[in-house]
Amino acid sequence: MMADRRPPTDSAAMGDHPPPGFRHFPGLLDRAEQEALLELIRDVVAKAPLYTPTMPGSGKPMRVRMTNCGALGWVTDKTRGYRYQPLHPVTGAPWPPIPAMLDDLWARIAGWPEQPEACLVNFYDAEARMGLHQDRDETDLRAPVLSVSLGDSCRFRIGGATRGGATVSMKLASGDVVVLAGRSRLAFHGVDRIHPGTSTLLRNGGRLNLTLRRVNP
Ligand code: MD3
Ligand code: FE
Repeated sequence: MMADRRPPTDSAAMGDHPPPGFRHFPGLLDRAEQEALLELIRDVVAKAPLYTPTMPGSGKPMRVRMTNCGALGWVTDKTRGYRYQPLHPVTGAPWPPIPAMLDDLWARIAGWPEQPEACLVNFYDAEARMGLHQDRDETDLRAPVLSVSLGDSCRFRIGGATRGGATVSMKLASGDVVVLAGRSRLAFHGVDRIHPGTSTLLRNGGRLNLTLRRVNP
């Protein structure tokens, strides 16, 4: 009846739930743990500076700045597109190792026997967003992805495995951890907006998101 009148993008069409396999742990990291992790990420960024990736084909710059740690890092540029590679695209140096604290977090909650190979570090300023997309550049798409949010909150959106279907949105705050396993692993997702001034963790504001991934089987 009324439900049938809802447009396909209405979150109620997904029953207001994200897809199966999606787990959200609000505030899993306390303030002291967030500060400790931020220091470790500052060390990563000192060795592997944030850079501005560009879209395949158009070469349009992304709004989110990125770097990586781990054996492999996710990069993109105009000519070679989305891929994983062992070297920083600007400095040519190997990515710094994944901090042990993140390996431990993965071992505790990802539910996957092998350690992550890649940790993508995304930095959002107040105006940055990330459009709806799927993550499918990994060879092993059965392995989960684990995400840690630090700094300002954001509005995160997730739908199903096809573009144009229903989506739900939720706030991700500093210290939140999300695990994407099972059917949620191929869900379309993105970041609608940052909520500036919602965290004191980063002195100059903004949001960091860390995604731990297994790339190869
Ligand atoms: C759902 N990052 O780096 S994290 C990305 O907040 C990315 O920076 C967003 O999407 C961010 O690719 C979202 C939560 C997340 C990460 C990976 C996913 C959600 C996901 C993979 C599959 C499905
Ligand atoms: Fe993604």
